[in-house]
Amino acid sequence: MAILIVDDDKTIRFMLERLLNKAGYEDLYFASSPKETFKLLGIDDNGQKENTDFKIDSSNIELILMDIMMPDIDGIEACERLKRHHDLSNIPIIMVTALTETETLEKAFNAGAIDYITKPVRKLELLARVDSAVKLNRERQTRLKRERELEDALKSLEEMNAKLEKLATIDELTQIPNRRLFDETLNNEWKRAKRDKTPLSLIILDIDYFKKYNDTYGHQQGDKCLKVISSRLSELILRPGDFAARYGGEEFAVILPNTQSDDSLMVAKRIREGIEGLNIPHVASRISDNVTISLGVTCVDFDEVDYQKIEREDVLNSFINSADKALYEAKENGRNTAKF
Ligand code: GH3
Ligand code: MG
Ligand code: MG
Ligand code: MG
Repeated sequence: MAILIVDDDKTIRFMLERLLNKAGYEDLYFASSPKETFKLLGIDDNGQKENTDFKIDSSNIELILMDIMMPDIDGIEACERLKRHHDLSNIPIIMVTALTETETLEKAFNAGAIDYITKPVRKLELLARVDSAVKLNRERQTRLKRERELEDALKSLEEMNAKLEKLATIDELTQIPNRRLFDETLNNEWKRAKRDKTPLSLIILDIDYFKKYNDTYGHQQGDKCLKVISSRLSELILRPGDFAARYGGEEFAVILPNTQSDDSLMVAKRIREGIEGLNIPHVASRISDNVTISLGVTCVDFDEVDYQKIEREDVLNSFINSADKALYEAKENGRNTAKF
């Protein structure tokens, strides 16, 4: 880390160099005017960043000693301009000056100087003020660095959490919501429907003769089939708020908030036809040349049934059971169909 000395008086620059070197400050830069200082730091006369190749790395400067009386631009004005610049505003500036009237000093402090050293410079005062400014600045830098590190760590922790969260709720094979997220979503929708007295529909669907599919095409092809069906299923769920998840091995579930039984049957039909329309060959199926699904549909209308009174926990379970039962009936009724 270096100290930048700005003074139009050569003998003062030399004297400061000698005293600071002796005190162990080896790394010094010099400028004889504010303009030269700006050039050295790579900014123009107005304190804006210039596109020139700057000569020194400003992040390496830990302190500037600034004369006040200089031709062209005085030290106070120079200080002001440096403080205006985003990359330079944090470099502490100490005024070195023979002008010690209150008014001048006030201006210097207002311009952003942290301290002043009176001319003629006394060694004791110089070193005491430089040492304390450098120490403060280093402590500040360390603190900032720690804060940045902490921020970075927090950010990667948040990213990791988001990943974990996703892993915990998204089915790895099909990349659609898993059973856990389904349970959570159904719970929430159930509560909401109950509160708003709106209908809630549920569809459970199951691939027909999937065991035979695996036996015929192999388990890997079976996995592929599950992926294709999942992504088609997600496409077939049109309304915002509708929700599809992988419920079990080759079973899927669809939650339709604010949906009456007639409408949910229509959605079920659309899903059934959409999956059949994928035309995935299934030579071993007893009912079709292609992969088909059976669907069980159920609906509860909180506007008609006073579920508020029934606070028993298994009300939601019997809702799911009735979709399961409907699915069983669809299977019994020849498959590739939806039952309510
Ligand atoms: P049904 O028409 O009555 O539903 O007959 P099914 O053969 O589909 O029914 P069953 O429940 O007997 O078989 C389900 C099959 O699904 C058995 C199982 O190996 C397969 N399966 C479940 N999960 C996966 C999976 O992740 N990948 C693959 N490839 N197969 C799976
Ligand atoms: Mg001067
Ligand atoms: Mg099954
Ligand atoms: Mg099946």
